[in-house]
Amino acid sequence: MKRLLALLATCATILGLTGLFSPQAVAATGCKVDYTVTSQWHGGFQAGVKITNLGEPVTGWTLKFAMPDAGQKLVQGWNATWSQSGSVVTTVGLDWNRTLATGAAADVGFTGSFTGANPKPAAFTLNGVACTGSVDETPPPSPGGGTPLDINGQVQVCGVNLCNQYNRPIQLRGMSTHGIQWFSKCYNGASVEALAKDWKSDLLRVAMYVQESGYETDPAGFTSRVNGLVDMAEARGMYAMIDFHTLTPGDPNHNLDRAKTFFASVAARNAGKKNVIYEIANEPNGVSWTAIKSYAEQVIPVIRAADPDAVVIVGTRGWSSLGVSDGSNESEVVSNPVNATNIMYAFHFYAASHKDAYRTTLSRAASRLPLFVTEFGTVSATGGGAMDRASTTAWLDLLDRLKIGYANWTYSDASESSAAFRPGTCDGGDYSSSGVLTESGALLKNRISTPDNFPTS
Ligand code: IDC
Repeated sequence: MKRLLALLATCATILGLTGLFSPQAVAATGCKVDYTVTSQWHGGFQAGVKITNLGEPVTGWTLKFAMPDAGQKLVQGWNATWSQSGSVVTTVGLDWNRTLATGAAADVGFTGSFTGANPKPAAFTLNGVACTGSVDETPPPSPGGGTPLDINGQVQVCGVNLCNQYNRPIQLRGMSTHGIQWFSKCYNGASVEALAKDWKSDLLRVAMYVQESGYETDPAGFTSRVNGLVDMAEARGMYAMIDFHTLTPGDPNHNLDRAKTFFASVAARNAGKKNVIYEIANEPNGVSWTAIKSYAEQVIPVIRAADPDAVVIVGTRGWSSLGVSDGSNESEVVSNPVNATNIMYAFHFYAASHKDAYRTTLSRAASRLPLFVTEFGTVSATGGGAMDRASTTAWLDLLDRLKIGYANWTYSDASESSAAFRPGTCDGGDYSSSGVLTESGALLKNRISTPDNFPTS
């Protein structure tokens, strides 16, 4: 009997190592569940449940587990349909996360109450099969063998695309910080590491507000915080987009002198780096395209003088809508482009507010102008309200098809539905477990973490 078990173990090892099954699944035992209590308070708790399918692909799933203590009760769950009968909790996947390929995972979570102890449930089943699997956390080798920055190197604009060092079009997908003046607690080694490793993000956009207690209150301090984040992204193989986050007032010329001072400094300091992209005006509003163009043609030479080969992104009229939010469209830019090379134009949208008319403009403009979605939300333009999954999916599918890069607002724990993390997440050190994500964060993490397949020749 012992010899038979040893033989079986050897076979399993060989099968795992030779990769006949999914490379993620070392022990293909159906499923694996990571159950994490992300916070606990008097009588209550919040838990994240990450369900990894190690068996055949499924197009629907039901997870069951028993609460070990009679006093433990489900209060409210998310990212699935939740119910409890006696001690047994049943969780059913929703339309958007019920299909799980082999090795794929769904992130769900819930809040609960308890009276006595709060032991973790042990026995989980997925579609009736016990979850006893373990996942090899070693990421599969990426094509080219390295990080997004290793593979792509210095990027430049080619035609209407962003191209890598092999002169091939690429799409960079990532997240934007919230205002770093308010959410500095969210940007540290652990959170940037999670963005690079768990989210497999290509890009961190650093939103440095100019007003609203931002840059203008402490130019040296904010310049150094931005540089620190550039270094943290670089060390983890990500691009850093330096966003001069003008918003109110909407005329970027109001901040022209500040922009020249700031960009002269960050461009000189970061000229030797390959991971920096400059975004010179977040969202011009209440101002004409000619005024924005004039601002750009004064700021871009300051950057070029210090850092000649970096890509620069110019905001557009109507909150970077290519003018659509002001009743105009891309033609004002096409017929009167900024007089500079190696530049792109910003396009922003908030999926619950901006739909077909904006998508039509973007699709049309994409064949005429190099575009980068330097900011977008899954929610309304206020940054709040319900997430619009259908519109967000339509947008992201379109951007993927057009190879247009994007950064999502926000990689933060703000009390806004646009934030990727639940409120309070940044007060702890855990940015990785499923329970810390909001609905928007779960969707974005799913989209961003799929393989990039960057071309290498
Ligand atoms: C919002 C923040 C919110 C802040 C407000 C004003 O989410 O906490 O109070 O700015 O500073 C944008 C802007 C971005 C907005 C975001 C959501 O670029 O600064 O953030 N938004 O309203 N354009 C469209 C939406």
